[in-house]
Amino acid sequence: MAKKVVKRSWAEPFKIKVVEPIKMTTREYREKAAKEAGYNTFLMKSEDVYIDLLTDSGTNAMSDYQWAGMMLGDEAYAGSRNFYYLWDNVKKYYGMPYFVPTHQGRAAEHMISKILIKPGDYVPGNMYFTTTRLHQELAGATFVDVIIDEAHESSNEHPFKGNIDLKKLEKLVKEVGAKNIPYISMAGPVNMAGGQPFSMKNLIDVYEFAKKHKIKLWFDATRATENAFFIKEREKGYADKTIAQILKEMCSYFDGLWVSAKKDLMVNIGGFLATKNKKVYEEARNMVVIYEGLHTYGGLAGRDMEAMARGIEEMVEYENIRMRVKQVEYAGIQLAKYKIPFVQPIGGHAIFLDAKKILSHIPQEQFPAQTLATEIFIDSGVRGMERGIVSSGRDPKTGENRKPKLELVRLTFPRRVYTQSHIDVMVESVAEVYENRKKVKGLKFIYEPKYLRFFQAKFDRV
Ligand code: PLI
Repeated sequence: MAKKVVKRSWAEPFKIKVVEPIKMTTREYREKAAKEAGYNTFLMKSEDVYIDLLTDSGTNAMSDYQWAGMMLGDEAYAGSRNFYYLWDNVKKYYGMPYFVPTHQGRAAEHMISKILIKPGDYVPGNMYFTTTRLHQELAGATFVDVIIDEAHESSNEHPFKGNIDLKKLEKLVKEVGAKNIPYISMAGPVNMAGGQPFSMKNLIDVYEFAKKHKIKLWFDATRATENAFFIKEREKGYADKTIAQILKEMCSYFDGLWVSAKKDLMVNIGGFLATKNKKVYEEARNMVVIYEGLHTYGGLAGRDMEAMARGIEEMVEYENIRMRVKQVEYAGIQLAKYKIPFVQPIGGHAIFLDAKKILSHIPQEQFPAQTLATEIFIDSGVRGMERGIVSSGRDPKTGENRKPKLELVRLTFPRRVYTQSHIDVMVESVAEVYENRKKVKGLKFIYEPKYLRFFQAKFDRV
């Protein structure tokens, strides 16, 4: 074979067949739009956004294979063919025999929290996720963060910042007793920590711990293929395994899992709960008819389930997941050239700008991350999301603001949607805002809803 003499680039493993026009507006227009939206990127109109990096949830481009499957939707009320095909793929790729579809991930979180938690329980997890923790709290549990300390430090380069600290788990069991811990809630990668994975070694240690104490272990497998990709890249012994093999091994240590299909599965809507436990399955199958619809559609159309089933087959393709993670990495490498602080190592689904460092003159009570997201939107029409004190909400017992160490703006990459030039435009905008950061002023609440306040809160400039 010829010796490699030049750097060889990777490229997207697809070509573009359908395009959706996007609109560039003026700075004055965006200033007005931001004010009208109460300086909350969730309240902005999508039409006013140029490059939408709010979320990778449901914003993915489906493949022609998925779209073709949509035409094969069996829209029967009961027993749709697409349901059985999806179930087969859940068994095949996640290794879970029992399965209940739901319209989104949070519907599955709702069910599993209600089924497993009794009031007064404690649920340890590797950092909170907004909807996950809320459902655990609404079911009567107290969430306890047992992620390793490194995860709370934005510049720490630990390769597996999603790992659980076994000593923290041990301490909790000693304090409250294993019988008051219905399950350990483990996500991978960890969204709020910056898209950081756990290692297989850590998962096995947690599994052994849970087995010893007879505590169940449940998996938020929403972006599990990204976690599998990082294990393949970073953990000894996995380089030659396929993404499908690593995913299957990861899942084998859990009692069950829930998934927001709007991420890994590259669809626009959908979720599910899957488990090895027949009793939990039977309860979920019964509960889904109250909240979602019959257990063979769970709030979804037959065509949605077909797109999900086909999405599972695509999500484990190496080229596909490599492109996804490497696109985020490309963005990080460009931002680093301007010395802009963001969470290290670069995560699987997003860049998380460190707003505490970037707007260090703005106190956390004046929402530096919310402010930074607003400034980026006003500069270029690029939309990101606050992941700091606003997202963290108030402690349900004290009513005080929870003050997370991480005060971040997430720039999230929808799968197969944007090109390298879109990323370059985003990077230049962030760099411009960074240059002018000292002039930026903070925000104050003018409306604060009770639950998941980041979605609907309104702000004004200080
Ligand atoms: O948005 P849902 O209800 O389909 O899924 C909730 C959910 C559960 N777990 C994790 C790790 C998520 O990231 C998640 C939703 N995430 C959103 C909407 C996001 O923008 O990250």
